[in-house]
Amino acid sequence: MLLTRSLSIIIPAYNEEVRLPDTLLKITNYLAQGNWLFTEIVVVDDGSRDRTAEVAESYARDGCPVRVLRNPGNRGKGYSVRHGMLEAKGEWLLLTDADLSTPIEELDKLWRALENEPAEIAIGSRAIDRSLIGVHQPAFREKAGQLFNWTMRRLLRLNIRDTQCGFKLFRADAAREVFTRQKLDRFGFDAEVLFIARKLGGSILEIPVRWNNVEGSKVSLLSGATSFLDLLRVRLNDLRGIYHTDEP
Ligand SMILES: Nc1nc2c(ncn2[C@@H]2O[C@H](COP(=O)(O)OP(=O)(O)O)[C@@H](O)[C@H]2O)c(=O)[nH]1
Ligand SMILES: [Mg+2]
Repeated sequence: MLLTRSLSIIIPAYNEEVRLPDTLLKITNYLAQGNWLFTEIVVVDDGSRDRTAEVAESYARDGCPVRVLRNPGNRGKGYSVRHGMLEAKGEWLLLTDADLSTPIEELDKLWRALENEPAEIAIGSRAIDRSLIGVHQPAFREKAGQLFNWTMRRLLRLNIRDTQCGFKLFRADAAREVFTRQKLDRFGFDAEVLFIARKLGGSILEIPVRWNNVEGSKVSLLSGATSFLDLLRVRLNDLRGIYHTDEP
């Protein structure tokens, strides 16, 4: 099917000089199929201590449609994604992790789902069809992820099976609505933006996607643990009326 719309791919990147080149090559090859009228890859450098920004800029000089945004320091994945989402120009906005754990081709599934259903957001899910997981995370990370999801469902009453897969597609207007209200800067932001989207009456499609763990995770044990506190923050913010649904 010939696509005629514009696409922004947002990549939050913290110390990703090693994993980014392969990712940018794969995305550029995918985009070369020419299905989109306008495309941009927005790399958000999150105060990396390595040459992440320079690596991304060298691809831009070589003709790859890359735009590099720099955070004022290491502010977190949530901050980075919000920064990229609010600066992106496309009508469709894809969030992907820098390691392409979900292959970029899976975007076709998300895009088709949103074209065919009156929904605003399509999120990749590892929980619906586990046979699509090639390389698993270490067992303790998988267990921690399941516990996070269990806690999320109880605290936020959000009926979603995997909020943490780093592969999500938004219609631009929905992205603006949720990311202007987002408060969390670290790893709990995924659950927060989906919570806000539902609160605003948005519809979220969960799409089973292929997924492979890639070496070089940037998530520490401590930051994983504090994500649980983030869930509590979302609940408290909501009780305090912080996610008001009229004006952001
Ligand atoms: N850990 C971490 N990742 C960040 C940060 N800011 C942006 N990121 C990006 O968020 C994504 C997290 O992916 P990854 O480390 O592969 O997580 P994992 O696969 O869940 O272990 C990557 O694209 C990171 O570069 C940050 O402050 N810390
Ligand atoms: Mg990863």
